[in-house]
Amino acid sequence: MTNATLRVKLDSIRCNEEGDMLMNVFCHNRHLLHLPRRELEDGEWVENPDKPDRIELLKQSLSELDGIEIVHPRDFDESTLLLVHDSEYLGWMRMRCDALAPDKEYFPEVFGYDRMFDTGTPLMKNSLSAALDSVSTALSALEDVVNGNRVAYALSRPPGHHASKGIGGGYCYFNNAAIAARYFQGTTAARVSILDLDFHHFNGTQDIFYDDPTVFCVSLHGDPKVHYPWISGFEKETGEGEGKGYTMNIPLPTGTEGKEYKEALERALLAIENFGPELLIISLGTDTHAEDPIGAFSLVDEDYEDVAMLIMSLNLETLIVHEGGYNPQASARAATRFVKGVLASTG
Ligand code: SP5
Ligand code: ZN
Repeated sequence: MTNATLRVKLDSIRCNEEGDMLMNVFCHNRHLLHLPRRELEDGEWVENPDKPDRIELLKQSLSELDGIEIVHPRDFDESTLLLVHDSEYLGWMRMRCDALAPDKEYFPEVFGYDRMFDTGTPLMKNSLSAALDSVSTALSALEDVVNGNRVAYALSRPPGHHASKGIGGGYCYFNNAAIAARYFQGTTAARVSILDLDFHHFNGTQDIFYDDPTVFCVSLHGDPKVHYPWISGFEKETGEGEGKGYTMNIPLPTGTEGKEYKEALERALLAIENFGPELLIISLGTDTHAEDPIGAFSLVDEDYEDVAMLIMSLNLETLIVHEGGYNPQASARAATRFVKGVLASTG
């Protein structure tokens, strides 16, 4: 990078009088209305882990940091969903949601028969609007980056990375990160990279961009031989057709700790640097934390600060979109350390 380009990059970082970096965090109050109650796991009904506290505690903790502003997103039109999802999926969802009584949840009863691929992602009367709010959160944060702030963080809930064009699952209805990538591209073929750090493989994101050489998708995740979603995330999955070589999967063993995780991350970052994207989207799941009840890695609080600093060293415009993380306290600590790492990287 030449000095002139570097200067432009540095100028685009918003700072206070002391030169500390400032960053906007987008959060929609209406995520509180998204209240999935249960999921069917191994034949048993259990409490659904996608609770409002996942985001509320995180927002609370981030709001106490110097340099962070919590911003209410603007509403985006339903048509933005069609940048990624097919109209049949939307129509199906509207039909299902409208037909439900306010206190009822709909789950598919047969695997692969309906448009939710698991039994953890209930449809409720307000699911379509709640999931659209989550997309609006991601797109508002994207606008913030496009308008000149180098980094913005979308506290999107419900999450998105398991949702594909015409099917949802894994607590995800619409793919927030994928829609942001397409919205950024508009009618151009601008290069975007999506780096997914959620514990689970980003099967939806991968599927959406599998044959597309303009969006380089990389994921670090728990080995799918053992962990959800089981069907994808193996190293040999690298894209198809024109997209061959533009998907990268780094499955890691159960119990992976910070050191091995960061080594794998450096491999991913090198590949992203070689691709040279105009925008980097981080799908940030904090279910990689040792205290997460669903994920099975062993990252500790300080690892998240290192991870953020490694990412920031790429010097790219960066949109962070929240995904999983099911121990609200541990998740809030992880995300707060991550943001501290972002704020500490002014260069
Ligand atoms: C966005 C996201 O993180 N979705 C994750 C969906 C995972 N749902 C099913 C998990 C089933 C694994 N069961 C592990 C039990 C450990 N006690
Ligand atoms: Zn996850």
